[in-house]
Amino acid sequence: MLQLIEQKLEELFPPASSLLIESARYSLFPGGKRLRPQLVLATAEAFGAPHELALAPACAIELIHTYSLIHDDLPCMDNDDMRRGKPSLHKAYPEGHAVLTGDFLLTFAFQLLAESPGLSPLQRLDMIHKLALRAGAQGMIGGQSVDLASTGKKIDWQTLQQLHRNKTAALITCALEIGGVIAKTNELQRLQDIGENLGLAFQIIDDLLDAAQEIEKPTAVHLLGKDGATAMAEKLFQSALEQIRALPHSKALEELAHLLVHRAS
Ligand code: GRG
Repeated sequence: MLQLIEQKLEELFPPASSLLIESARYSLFPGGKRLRPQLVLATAEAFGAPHELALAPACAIELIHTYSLIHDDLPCMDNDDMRRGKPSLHKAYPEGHAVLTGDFLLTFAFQLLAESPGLSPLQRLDMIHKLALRAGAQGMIGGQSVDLASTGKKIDWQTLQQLHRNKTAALITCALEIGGVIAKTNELQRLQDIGENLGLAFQIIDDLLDAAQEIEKPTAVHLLGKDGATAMAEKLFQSALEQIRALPHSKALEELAHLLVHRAS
């Protein structure tokens, strides 16, 4: 699966074609774990749909994810100097160009969905709609805005979970939903439940792995303690696993869920 995703991304972003493609390549290669695009492929596979149909939509999700990392690293947001083992995009290119590269990836993601080979106009429209909802004000951007606003403030566990549901779990859920649209399944509710549980577990693990936690930012570790957070992630993972096992061809998705929660970085 990973190799297919890398190949498709290479094909979509050929070297030395423009300054924007060059900077997009800087952020996309070498990539991170590619969890979200793998989730799209594994979900399509869970219902017997071929990987080829899922490749362009899988890349669209990775582009949204990468744009969110580029913008999140900017001085006006998290102000992170490093990303994926090298200087953040705004450290390697002028800041304005980093903003535009994020904008480009965001826009290109929707183009990819609109043009996805082998899928019907209705499936394309459905994927576009789902991604717009999950990446927008009711999803990832909404979560990021609550996150920004709650820096330095005390929030309770319920509020933090709602924030994580939007900031992190929404895009992960969308990866499963889009896999479901490709496979034309009517099990969307089950996929949403799996996505939410996995997404929440993923964020808790991220909080646990993040050694240099910003003290003013609320996290699962601050609110539940290390052991409490670990137990909560495991509980969410088990709930997801139970639902995944109810799918027709669950193996790839099971393995991915395991990787997502029991990861070292
Ligand atoms: C700025 C529009 C905008 C949104 C920001 C996703 C996000 C919302 C910000 C990224 C920062 C962050 C820590 C988000 C939580 C989700 C998360 C842990 C992202 C990192 O995902 P990985 O570990 O990254 O899958 P790789 O590099 O492996 O792809």
